[in-house]
Amino acid sequence: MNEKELIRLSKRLARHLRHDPAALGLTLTPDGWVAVDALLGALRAHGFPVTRAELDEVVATNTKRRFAFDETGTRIRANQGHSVAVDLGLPDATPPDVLYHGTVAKFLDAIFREGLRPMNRHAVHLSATTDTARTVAARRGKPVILRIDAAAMTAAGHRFQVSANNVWLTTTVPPPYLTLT
Ligand code: HQG
Repeated sequence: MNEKELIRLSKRLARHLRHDPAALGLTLTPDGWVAVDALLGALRAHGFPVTRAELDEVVATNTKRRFAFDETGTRIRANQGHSVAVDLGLPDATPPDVLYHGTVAKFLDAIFREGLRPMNRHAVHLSATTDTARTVAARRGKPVILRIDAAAMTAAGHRFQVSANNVWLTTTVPPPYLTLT
């Protein structure tokens, strides 16, 4: 597939594996998996035929490693970013002392008032590098990068998980742990 086709399939997979499996008549397991055969069959039935080789290519080449097969290769899930109810079963992990979140200026008042909240997703998404935070923010406009005192949050009992594609996840980041970079 060319770059454009890969992105198109990645976006379609993200939509169905994170947000709207029902649109394809699919149901995810409680931990977010769907059988590859069922997915390919549903995509075909909805006028978007995809081969197993094409699916393999997207999973392998996706810049953010958004999707993963299980160890048998018969099931697939999104590594993070869900809005449907899933429990990925990720163990708690100790984050680096500092994490970053990329956003835009118009959200800052609300963020410093109520903290970072998951909004439509299950968790707040944080990154270990400012580069990644900048890329995330650039989706919305001119990036504003927030620094999160993850060491202090950990000391205060906040829990973190890290997704298979290295996104740090937590439930909320209260205002005292946030500073502008
Ligand atoms: C903001 C993409 C007002 C928050 C990216 C963000 C990421 C608040 C937006 C992943 C707020 C939520 C997630 C508050 C947070 N008041 N606004 N209290 N708290 N916000 O898309 O982090 O390409 O749900 O700053 O790369 O932007 O899909 O989160 O701007 O990893 O794989 O509310 O999505 O990955 O937006 O992005 P999102 P995000 P994919």
